Amino acid sequence: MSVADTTPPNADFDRLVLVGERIEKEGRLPLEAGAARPLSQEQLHEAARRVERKTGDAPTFKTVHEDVLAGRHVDIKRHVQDLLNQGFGAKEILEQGMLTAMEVIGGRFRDGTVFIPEVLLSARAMNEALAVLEPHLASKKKEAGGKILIGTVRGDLHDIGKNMVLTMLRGVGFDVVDLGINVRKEEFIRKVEEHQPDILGMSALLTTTMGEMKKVIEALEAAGLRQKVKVIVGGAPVNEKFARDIGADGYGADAGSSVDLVRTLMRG
Ligand code: B12
Repeated sequence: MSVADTTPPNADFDRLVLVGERIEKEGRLPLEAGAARPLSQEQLHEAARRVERKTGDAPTFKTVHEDVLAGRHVDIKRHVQDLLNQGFGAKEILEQGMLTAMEVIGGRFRDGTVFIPEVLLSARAMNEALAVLEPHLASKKKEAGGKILIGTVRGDLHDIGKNMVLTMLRGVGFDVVDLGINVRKEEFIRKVEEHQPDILGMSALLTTTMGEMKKVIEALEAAGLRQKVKVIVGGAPVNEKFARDIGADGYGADAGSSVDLVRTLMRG
């Protein structure tokens, strides 16, 4: 192959000489020489970030909102980190970028325009981005300790709300043990005995599973543990009255008010 084979007519003569020299030295065309070293993922991401900055196209709340909607669980971590680097607060990113998307997903799920696999992808993006935000949700001033166990009740797989509550509680310095999802009442009892927490939190997102919370409270009573631990509940179908009716000590409507609730119960 000669220089002329790959060179447009009217190309600058000096440039042709340079290309010719490189072919002689390296035995291949300059572009091929570069292609022999494929770029790593990190290099590609770094390049993409530079392009975004150069074009003034840095990620915005809308970017992470769309990441959640599309379930882009890899990209969202980078975008969230980029927003943090630009100086946005973790709480703002969570509330204005990510949570607004869950509201949209909720509506679409209800009217049947998205299905479970898509919602699962969004949930994964949400949970992974939440992990990036977690250290930044921490307040500078850590509060006096207190141990909290939290889990989603049996039959229920919803964990985004629970994860938000536990992330915020950890952020202000509480020691939180995550019991996960689909937690049976026997498991709640076993974990309360093992960890001896100050507070037990239960989450339920389904009208068919919220009744489990009462069963756990009854099981705590039967095991002689009810006086030793405060119980708080939350989740979309739960409300203050329901919490009172089943004998819980408190109800949290969202992550922020749940932190206030825990603070109040820890003082009393
Ligand atoms: C995401 C989602 C899913 C995902 C869950 C993935 C995951 N990892 O969580 C998947 C796809 C698995 C799913 C499955 C199902 N889902 Co769904 N799901 C949702 C959706 C769209 C969003 C829920 C959410 O994450 N909200 C955002 C979070 C931040 O809000 P939150 O959970 O309410 O939490 C806040 C507060 O409630 C509070 N809080 C929450 N927990 C706790 C705990 C404590 C201790 C405290 C103090 C506070 C607190 O603080 C949180 C932060 O602000 C809702 C619709 C909606 N708008 O809620 C439906 C919804 C909950 N699902 C519903 C249904 C019907 C189902 C299925 C039965 C569908 C099916 N046919 O199979 C299954 C059930 C699976 C199961 N066994 O659990 C219904 C429930 C209807 C009802 N009345 O019972 C809803 C309301 C949708 C609808 N309108 O039809 N779902």
